[in-house]
Amino acid sequence: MAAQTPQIKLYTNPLSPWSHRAHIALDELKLPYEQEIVDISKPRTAEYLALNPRGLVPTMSYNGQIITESAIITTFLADTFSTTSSLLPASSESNGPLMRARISFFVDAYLTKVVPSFMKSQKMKNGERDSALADFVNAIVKELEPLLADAGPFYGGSSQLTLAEVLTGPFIVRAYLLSKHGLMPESLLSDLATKAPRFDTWAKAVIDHPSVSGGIWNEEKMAAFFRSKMGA
Ligand SMILES: N[C@@H](CCC(=O)N[C@@H](CS)C(=O)NCC(=O)O)C(=O)O
Repeated sequence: MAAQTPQIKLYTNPLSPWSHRAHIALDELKLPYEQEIVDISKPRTAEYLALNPRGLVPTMSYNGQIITESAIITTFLADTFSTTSSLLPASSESNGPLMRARISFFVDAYLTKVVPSFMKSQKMKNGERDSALADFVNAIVKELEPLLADAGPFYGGSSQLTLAEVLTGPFIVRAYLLSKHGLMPESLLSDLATKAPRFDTWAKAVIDHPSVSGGIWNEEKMAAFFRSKMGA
């Protein structure tokens, strides 16, 4: 049975997409939590390294138990509250193992086939950037568009966020932000709408969702961060 009103503290940073995953899950589950911002521009303190020897954010303290790694934190939360949320079916549900496998594949496809070309595009200029962006769009068309055939609007026909959106949402919202703020060509968004219409509709539903675009997400600060990172 899900624990009642757990004591949760999230060590986080507002610029981190990995931390954003944990915020989306906590907000979606409507769990109250305390947060502590970790300054990742400086070496981590000994106190923080004692909690998370890797020194990365996020780290979650859940009733005093330390859990690290964003996918592990969010899956733990989804499993703990599986009876009261739609994030992830329990393995014991009749379609649970299959749906969990499908969601894992979707997230794997996004992270391993799509994200690399987008990261590359942020470091490139002109023709090289256009080529990386073309790879990004092509990977979405090939890998993700077919997996969203029954999105409604979220993964697998769900009307509510699933773990698929929790784990990819931070990257989706950042990808669209760059075009919106002139850091990537506007044609990127029209290309996605034309070549990957299911993905585009799904992505816009993800971006509009309050658990994704509320809370720790600050569009203007994020745009300023990317502007400085990309030297724009
Ligand atoms: N695999 C980790 C990645 C976490 C990660 O790379 N976090 C970055 C912030 S986006 C970080 O803490 N960087 C600090 C550093 O590398 O010193 C997760 O999913 O939690």
